[in-house]
Amino acid sequence: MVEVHAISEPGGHPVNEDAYLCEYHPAAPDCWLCCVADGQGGRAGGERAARLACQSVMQVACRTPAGMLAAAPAWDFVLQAADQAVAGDPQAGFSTLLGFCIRRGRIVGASSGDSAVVLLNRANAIVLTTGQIKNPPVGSGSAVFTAFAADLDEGWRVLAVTDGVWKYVGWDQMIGEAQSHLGQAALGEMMGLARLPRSGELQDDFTAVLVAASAEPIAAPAPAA
Ligand SMILES: [Mn+2]
Repeated sequence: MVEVHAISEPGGHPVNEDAYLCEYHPAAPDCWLCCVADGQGGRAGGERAARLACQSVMQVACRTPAGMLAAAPAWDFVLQAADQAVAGDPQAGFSTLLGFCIRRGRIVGASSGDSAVVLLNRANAIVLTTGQIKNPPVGSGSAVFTAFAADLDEGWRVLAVTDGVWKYVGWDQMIGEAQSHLGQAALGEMMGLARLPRSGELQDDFTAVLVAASAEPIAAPAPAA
């Protein structure tokens, strides 16, 4: 069983230019699909770019067999399609974009920009997106995506965040909160740390998605008829 928690709020302006989607594959309920996008601020269309990018990722990923999404080249294809979709929309600007799936003890995905995916296993925490590049951005039609993949252990958690989280919470504190609090509480702690001390305001849009192995006990097998 997998549980998903998420929090997304605008920071410093009324419109949230971050976007995320997380859902299971329609043909494979054990395959969780997740994407996060951070629309480029300071220019028109950032919010639209991020939203379109996420919608495109889910549309294409849901049409791709779950078995194929277990291989990194599939994510390059899925994210390239999103880059093209955003580039083809005259009102959309630029965005970061990451997408991944979690299935059968493994995470596989790809990214462009400066949003991040962190894998917390029992023994360690690994930032999976360290190799990604920022330019050209998603929405240019020529973004370059960097793949990642890793095995999950029994107590795994995956944290996907925009730069409004890692920049203002800090990597160590962000990882510490994800290790010491469960579910939504971990995200709430992170948001508290990102807020300015006096005004309580966020300095950037803040989006964090936490996917985790559920603490729920495994259901007992149905009694034999
Ligand atoms: Mn941001």
